[in-house]
Amino acid sequence: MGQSKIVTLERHIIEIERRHPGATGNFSNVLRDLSLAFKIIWREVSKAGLVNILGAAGTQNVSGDSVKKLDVFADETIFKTMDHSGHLCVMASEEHESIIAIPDQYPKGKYVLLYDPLDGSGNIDANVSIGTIFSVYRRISHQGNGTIEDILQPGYKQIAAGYVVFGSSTMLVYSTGDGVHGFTLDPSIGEFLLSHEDIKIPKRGKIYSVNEGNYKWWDNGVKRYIKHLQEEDAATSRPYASRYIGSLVADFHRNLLYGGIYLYPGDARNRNGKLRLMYENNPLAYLCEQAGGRAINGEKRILDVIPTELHQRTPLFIGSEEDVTLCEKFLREG
Ligand code: P6P
Repeated sequence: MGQSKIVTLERHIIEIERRHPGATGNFSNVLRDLSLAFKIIWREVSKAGLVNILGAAGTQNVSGDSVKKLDVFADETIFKTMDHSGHLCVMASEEHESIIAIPDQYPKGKYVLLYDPLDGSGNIDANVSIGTIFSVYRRISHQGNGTIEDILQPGYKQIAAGYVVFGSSTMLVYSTGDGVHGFTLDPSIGEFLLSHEDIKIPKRGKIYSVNEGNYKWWDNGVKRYIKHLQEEDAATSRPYASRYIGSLVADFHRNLLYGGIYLYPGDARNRNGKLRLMYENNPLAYLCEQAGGRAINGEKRILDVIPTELHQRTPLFIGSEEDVTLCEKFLREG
């Protein structure tokens, strides 16, 4: 049996680019540059326990999470890899309160990059999977430095989104609107190799992911829905399994491959829940829909939410189409 076809990220990007005759290749360069940043972050994440890079840097990010040094490293790595390419006009990071300008000495391009440099970083010390999430838009402004209006676009305007999950292996999962594709990093050659082509999330799963410690603050609809999943299921005569890693990228990635639903509801403490629209919910909603799933905030499609603030939060119910649709029914009934 001959070796199966080896498709590097580079080859895959070029092959998708060829499907779009008008493609200039600039956008492909954005993805290529991002993959370099991800490899550099992988190098530090994979040896985090060895070089004493762990431990809180003593500061807090705008969302109130304590910032670990790897967060800072990942944030700086993405900025330094992406700031000089001439393809971006502005960036925004979950770790920065305001938008990030492209330095004056570098040309400005037609794309906008948003990123959560290391989501789930509270798990770093416990060696639990963590991830980087990114989102790309076309600029709205015409030239020069990008503006907050270039950043605050609704999720349906995304032209690409993806994440890297640093787990038992390191995988890059992304979409540019032609389906969702997964690449596994081969550290021996430093290449992301196509391992999961055209990922489709099962129409229904048997897993739900939610922090049940928040039960007492949940709305009644959420309580009734989770209780429903815990009871005998007529179709398969067994209840759903509860799986919660506490690292969004890892929880989402498992549900994308196996099927199921991830919930971070709004509750009595915070009507908007915890997760950020621009840095977490929009990119994952884009991927989930590209894979045949759904993502809502309880009232509407995540991708249709019109953003008003850079770090605004929305509730998130995301995953298999039938699971999210049933959840939506319980939420509407209250
Ligand atoms: P909780 C990590 O801080 C994060 O943003 C996501 O990665 C994760 O799913 C969620 O928060 C966990 O939040 O409140 O359940 O600890």
